[in-house]
Amino acid sequence: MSSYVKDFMDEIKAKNPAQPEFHQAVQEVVNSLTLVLERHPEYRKAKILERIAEAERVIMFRVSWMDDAGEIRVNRGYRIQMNSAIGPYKGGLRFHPTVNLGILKFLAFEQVFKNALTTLPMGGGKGGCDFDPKGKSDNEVMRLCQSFMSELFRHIGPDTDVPAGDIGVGGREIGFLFGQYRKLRNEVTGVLTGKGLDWGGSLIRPEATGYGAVYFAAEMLGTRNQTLEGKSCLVSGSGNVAQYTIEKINQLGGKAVTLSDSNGLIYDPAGIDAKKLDFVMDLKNIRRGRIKEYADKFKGVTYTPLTLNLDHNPIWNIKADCAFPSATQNEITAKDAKNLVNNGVSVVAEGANMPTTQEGVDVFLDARIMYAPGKAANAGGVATSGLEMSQNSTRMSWTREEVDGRLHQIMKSIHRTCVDAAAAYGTPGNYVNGANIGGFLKVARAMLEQGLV
Ligand code: NDP
Ligand code: 2IT
Repeated sequence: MSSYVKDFMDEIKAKNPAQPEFHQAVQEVVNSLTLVLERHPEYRKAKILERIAEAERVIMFRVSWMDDAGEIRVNRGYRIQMNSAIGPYKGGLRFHPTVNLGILKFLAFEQVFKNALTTLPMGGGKGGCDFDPKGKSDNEVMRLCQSFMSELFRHIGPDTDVPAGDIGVGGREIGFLFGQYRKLRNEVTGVLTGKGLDWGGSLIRPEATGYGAVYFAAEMLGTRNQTLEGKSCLVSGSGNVAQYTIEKINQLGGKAVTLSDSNGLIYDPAGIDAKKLDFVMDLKNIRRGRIKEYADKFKGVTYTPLTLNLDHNPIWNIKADCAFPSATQNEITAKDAKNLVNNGVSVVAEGANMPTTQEGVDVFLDARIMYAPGKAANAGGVATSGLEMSQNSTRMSWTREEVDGRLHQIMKSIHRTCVDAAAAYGTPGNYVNGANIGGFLKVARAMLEQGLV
């Protein structure tokens, strides 16, 4: 089996050169799946792994637009339609200057397994643009979104591919994208999720990723008869996922003490309470400012700029009980993971996608802490997107309580799937194996049953 995995990975690297994040995401899944492939030779024979790692379709396109000074700008847009065996492609759009094909392929690959875990019928996809929203006016963002959708509209649809938000794409961008789609198609459908409440959006979708990550952490703690009550929590990032992670930590009696952005981090030992969180939401979502302002505003808070010459990220070297990485990929290295474990962190629930390097993951697994990978812990966002799709299809809208209740049940179900799959394949308590195997089995069965297409 080890030579099969090595040959498989050699081929992935040869066929997808210069895409280290994609190699990393595939390697992690394959490590878990050796257990499954030994028991199910039919999946090997049908080359399910080889097929699942090859996108069904990749779309790359020019996005040209005019800035406020009248200059023409040219960006590159992408949509990776990874796998539709169990439902329409589903996954977010990322607008960030680092966006490239390899990063979006890693995200689309992860999305396939994540979406399978949600229990809802959604395939996996991801897209985005190497556009930097920082410092751009609303009009510039609108023109970029319109240009992006002027190409994307012909490739998506409510039963084909349903994009949503991710880094740099929130309610404002989904609005501009939806407006352009509606104009071009002359159709009002649930083609995007994360929509405004007055035009087809779902209650709880903005909150869902953060709430879901905390529900998942609470489930893990429950396996050791513990709760979040009184637990101190490190949260990185300060965007959509970080904000609602903190809201739910507060509701469940925990205390969040950090936030960050790409320039630096704040540490507030007194805790980021509801009032301070209101300030953060206004700062990040309306004024689009930097997290440093938090330290200027509140007493007893330290601000640490992130400098590139440090060999670790100081946010993960603060004493705490739980960690919720919620910024971006590879923000926890092996050194950071060791710092977390040595400082007594016993729960890590990933709100971000692949925030921990493979070496960091190994540190968590060796230490046997409660470690939930992103494809399980952050699945609440896409799950609630699935609930938005259901509401759009029936032209109904559910109450806050109904959507939140379903989200909570889905997170419990994902947790149960992970625990059961990890145990069934001989690695109890290993949520990495649990999530990869649980997600894979559903997609693999569907692909086998549907033949070689
Ligand atoms: P936002 O754009 O709302 O916020 C992103 C936050 O992360 C910002 O604070 C940003 O800081 C910081 N950040 C982004 N890139 C970097 C970087 N390279 N280094 C340091 N900090 C960085 O995005 P979301 O909150 O939606 O997404 C956060 C993570 O959660 C991502 O990994 C995303 O894929 C994942 N996720 C999101 C879901 C969703 O529903 N939105 C669902 C599931 C996962 P700055 O302002 O300086 O850029
Ligand atoms: O990574 C993710 O799961 C998301 N960005 C959310 C995708 C979605 O379709 O809601």
